[in-house]
Amino acid sequence: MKGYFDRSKLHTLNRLGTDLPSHCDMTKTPGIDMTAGSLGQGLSAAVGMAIAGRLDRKSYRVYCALGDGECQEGQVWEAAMLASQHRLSNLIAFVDHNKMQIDGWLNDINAVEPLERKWEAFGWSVQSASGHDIGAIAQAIERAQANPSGPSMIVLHTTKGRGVSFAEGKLACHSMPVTAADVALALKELA
Ligand SMILES: Cc1ncc(C[n+]2csc(CCOP(=O)(O)OP(=O)(O)O)c2C)c(N)n1
Ligand SMILES: [Mg+2]
Repeated sequence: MKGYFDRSKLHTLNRLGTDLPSHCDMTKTPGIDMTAGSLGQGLSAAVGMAIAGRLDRKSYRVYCALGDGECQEGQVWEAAMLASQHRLSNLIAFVDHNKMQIDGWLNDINAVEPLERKWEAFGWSVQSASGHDIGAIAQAIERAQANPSGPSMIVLHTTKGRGVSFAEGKLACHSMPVTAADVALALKELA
């Protein structure tokens, strides 16, 4: 987002009347191309972009990141079906599979397992990797890019808040308020 608005605007994040709401609004915030925040819509937008790329005979690929709690949304699976029907090999998606969503553990709320097999059943080429291993992610992306048969899903197994002592594995860290001291500690621990 560098250069789109003044840094001081960051202090208005999510405040009443702000033009920087936590759910991105393309009519309010410069640099936002798609209004978002309602879970489940991102993959539909990505499928549309991938179909458009094919119709326009463009060589770009579309990358889409989903949450595992987001996979509890029915709209995700509508988009998944359309992507495999159109054999969208220009579409590569990731799920951040941290087994948690905002209200708790996925398994306690609405289980998505077996997640990899669900994506396979919906016609996607599926790989799993540790979401904390950049090398493994890069390899999975290369394999997905070389797959001509249809859309690719890379399920990334992660731990929420990994590497930060006060956040790691804590359900409350979905949108945890942090003090300046917390930020300093987190940066030290992640260094
Ligand atoms: C349609 C819709 N329902 C509910 C919410 C509220 N909500 C925001 S984040 C979230 C949990 C998402 O879980 P996940 O995708 O696993 O993300 P994580 O908490 O792991 O970062 C929920 C339910 C929302 N934004 N949109
Ligand atoms: Mg999650």
